[in-house]
Amino acid sequence: MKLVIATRNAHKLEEIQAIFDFQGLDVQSAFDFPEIPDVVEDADTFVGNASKKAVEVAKATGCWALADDSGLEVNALEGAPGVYSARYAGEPCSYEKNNEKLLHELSGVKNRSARFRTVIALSDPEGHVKTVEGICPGKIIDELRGTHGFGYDPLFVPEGYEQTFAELDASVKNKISHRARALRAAQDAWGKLLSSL
Ligand code: ITT
Repeated sequence: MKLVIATRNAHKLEEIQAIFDFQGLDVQSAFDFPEIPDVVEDADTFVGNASKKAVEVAKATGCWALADDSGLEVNALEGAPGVYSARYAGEPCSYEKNNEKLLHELSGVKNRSARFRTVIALSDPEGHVKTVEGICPGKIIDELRGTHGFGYDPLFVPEGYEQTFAELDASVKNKISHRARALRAAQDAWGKLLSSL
């Protein structure tokens, strides 16, 4: 039985594959199914969007599907950009414009505390879905630093570190990130089930 990772974000896919133990599974991604239309992420929660991505891809492919919906929540902005993290500065999505907007919104703001949140959803081919979540607390700095990772990584310093996610080695991010925590919860909850498919 195939498991499809329901994302067309190449950075995210790389991180998921580095973190999750897919041993014994025939794993593909949404890149292997170009005929499937992009899922419209119109839910107002991470759980809603992650579930929608997993269920639509599972039903369209007839396979099990695992989806990730993630975003950055900034306390001084009442949780924004949140579920709108990908298109914070409008469409087409641009990491550069999103980071520029975030810096602008936070200029002069003292409280820089924030967190990344990831919800991982798993759907069977009929669309029965479950979710787990991971959070990584940290703060937003006032300039871009580093070149690794993607999205808001150059502005985010995780709690307990001095460097941004974009300065830290990928192996460090993949140990402590929101995505790592959610995928570890997924492995604990569904590892046995997946290895029996
Ligand atoms: P898929 O829906 O195809 O998986 P996406 O990029 O649209 O890809 P999301 O809907 O989950 O993914 O949007 C998440 C956005 O949040 C993403 O575009 C980044 O701007 C940001 N983001 C998510 N995870 C991140 C991370 O680990 N580091 C930095 N930014 C991240």
